[in-house]
Amino acid sequence: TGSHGNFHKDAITVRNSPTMILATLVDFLMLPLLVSPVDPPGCILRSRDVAAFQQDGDILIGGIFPVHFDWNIPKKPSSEQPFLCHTFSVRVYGWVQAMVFTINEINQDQVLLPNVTLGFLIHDSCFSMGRALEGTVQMVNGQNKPILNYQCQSQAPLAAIVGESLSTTSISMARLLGLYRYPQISYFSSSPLLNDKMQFPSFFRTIPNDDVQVHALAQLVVHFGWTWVGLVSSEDDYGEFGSQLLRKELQVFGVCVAFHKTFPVPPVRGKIYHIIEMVKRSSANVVFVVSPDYYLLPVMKDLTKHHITGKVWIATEAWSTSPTVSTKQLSNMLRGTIGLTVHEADMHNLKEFMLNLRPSSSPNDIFIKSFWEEAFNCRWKNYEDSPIQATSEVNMTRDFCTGSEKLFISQTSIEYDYRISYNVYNAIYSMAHALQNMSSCVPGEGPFANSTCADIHDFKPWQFLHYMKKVYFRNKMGEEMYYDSNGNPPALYDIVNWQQQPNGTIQYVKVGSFDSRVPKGQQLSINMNGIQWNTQRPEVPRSL
Ligand code: TCR
Repeated sequence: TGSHGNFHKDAITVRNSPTMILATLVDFLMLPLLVSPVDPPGCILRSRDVAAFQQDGDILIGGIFPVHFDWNIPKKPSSEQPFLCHTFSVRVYGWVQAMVFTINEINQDQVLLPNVTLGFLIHDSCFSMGRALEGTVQMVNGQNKPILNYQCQSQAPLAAIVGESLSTTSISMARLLGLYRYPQISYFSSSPLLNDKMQFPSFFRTIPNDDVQVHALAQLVVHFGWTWVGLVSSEDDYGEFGSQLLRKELQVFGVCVAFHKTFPVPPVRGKIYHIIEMVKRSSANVVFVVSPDYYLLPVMKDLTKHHITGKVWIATEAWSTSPTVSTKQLSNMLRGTIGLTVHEADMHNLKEFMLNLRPSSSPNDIFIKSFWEEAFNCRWKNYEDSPIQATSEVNMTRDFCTGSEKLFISQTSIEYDYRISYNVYNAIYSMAHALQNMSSCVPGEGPFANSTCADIHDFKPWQFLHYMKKVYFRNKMGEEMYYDSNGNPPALYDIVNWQQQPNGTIQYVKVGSFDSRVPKGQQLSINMNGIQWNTQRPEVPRSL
C-alpha cells in the first residue's frame, strides 16, 4: 500500500521537548490555550472543525489513526486550512475498521456492558503530530472546538483515546492527555521512552515495547549459538534508537558485534557502498537489520547486485513481514531470513465485516469514499462533497465508482495485517472491561475518597484511569490481556522464517514464539527443523 516516506516531515523527533510540542500545538490551533467554551466578548474562534468519523453512544471512545500518510501546505493563499492530507492508506483504514468492528461487537454483547452503548470519534492524523494533537484536543473538549480545560456537555463522556501509530506522535499526545489523566492506548507505538510513567502517567499500549523485542532477539542469537554478528541500521529514530538498544542487549549475552554500519535516510546510492563491502568481507554470517521497511528496499537491491548469499538476515518487527522487502527479486538473497513479528490472531469475523462494507451503508464513514477509489481504481462523480479535508489525486480518466462494487479480500490488506488490527481489538476490549468494572462498583466500597464509586454516566478521566490500570480479562481468542505497571501488555512475538517457494516468492512461516510471561530461559520456543536457511543445508549456519 505504498510507503510512509514522509513520516519525518514533523521535524521533531522522539527526543522532542515539551516546549516544542506546545509550540506545535499553538501553531496548529492558532489560539491561546485557555479560553472559555463560550466565545468571550471580542473574541472569535479561529480554528475550523476537523471532520471525524463518528457514531453516537452513551460513552465515547476516541481514535486517532494516520489514514492518510502524507500532507502538504495548501498553495492557495486564501485557504483557512493549515494543511491538506493526501495518500490514502488502505492498511491503516483496516485498523480503523478494526476499531469500528470491535465497538459493534461489544455493543451486541449481552454480558459485557449490557446497558451501555459505546460510540466513537475517529480522527485522521495524516501522519502529522500537529493534526494528531488537534484531534486530541477536539475530542477531549467535546464540542468540536479545540479548547483545553473545559469539557462541554454537548457530547457523551469520552472514556479514552486509542492512538497514535508512531511513538513520536504518541509521545506528544501523551504529554497532553497525561495532564488530564485521560487514558490513551496505542496499538503501534513501541518506543521504550513511553515506559516512563512520571512523564506519561496515563499511557498504555497493546504492542510490546522495543526493550522486550531486543531482549527476544538477543535470546534468539544465543539459542542458535552465534557469537559474532553484524549490524546494519537506518539513521532515523527507529534505527538509531533500536540499534543502540540491541547492541547493549547483545553485550549482556556475550555476543560480539563484528561491525555496525548505518545508512542515511532516505538511502542514497554511493552512501551505502561501505555496507556492501562490509557485509561481503566480514566473517559474520548473521546480520541484523534495524530499519523501517520503506528505507530498506534500495539498500537490499544494491546488496543483491553483489550476489551475497549464505547470510542469515535478522529482521526486527519493522520489516519482518513486509511485502515491500520480500519481493521475488530479493528472494535469493533474503530467503532464510528470521524475524520477530507482533503476535497475530485469527480475526475471522473482522474479515467478514470488512468484506461487507458499502459506502451506502456507512454514511458516517468519511474515509470510505477514498477507500473505494483505492480499492476499485475508480473515482466519485462529486468527490468535493465528501467531508474529508484531503486532496484527491485521482486520475481523471478513471471510471466512475458506483458504490455497488464487490470487495475481495486482496483489496482490503486485512489478511496480512491481523497483527496491528488485533492490537486495536485488544485496546478497545480493555476499555470495555475497565468500564464494566467501574460500573459494577458497590457504593460504600468504592476505591475513591470515602469509599465512593464513579458514576458510569458522568465520570472523571482519572477515575477511569484507575480501572484501566487494573483491568484483566481473557479475550474471545482465549488470550489474557492486562497492563503491567508501565502500561505494557504481555509481550508475545511470533518468530517467522522467510521460505522461498518453488515459484520464487517468499512466504513467512511461523517457526516459533517468544512469551515474556513465562520464566526466563523458557521464553523462546523454536522449531529448529522447520527453518529454511540460505545455505542449501539443514544445519544451523555458523557465525563465530
Ligand atoms: N512502532 C514504531 C514505528 C514502527 C514502524 C514499523 C515503522 C513500528 N513498526 C514498521 C515502519 C514499519 C513499531 C514506533 O514509532 O513506535
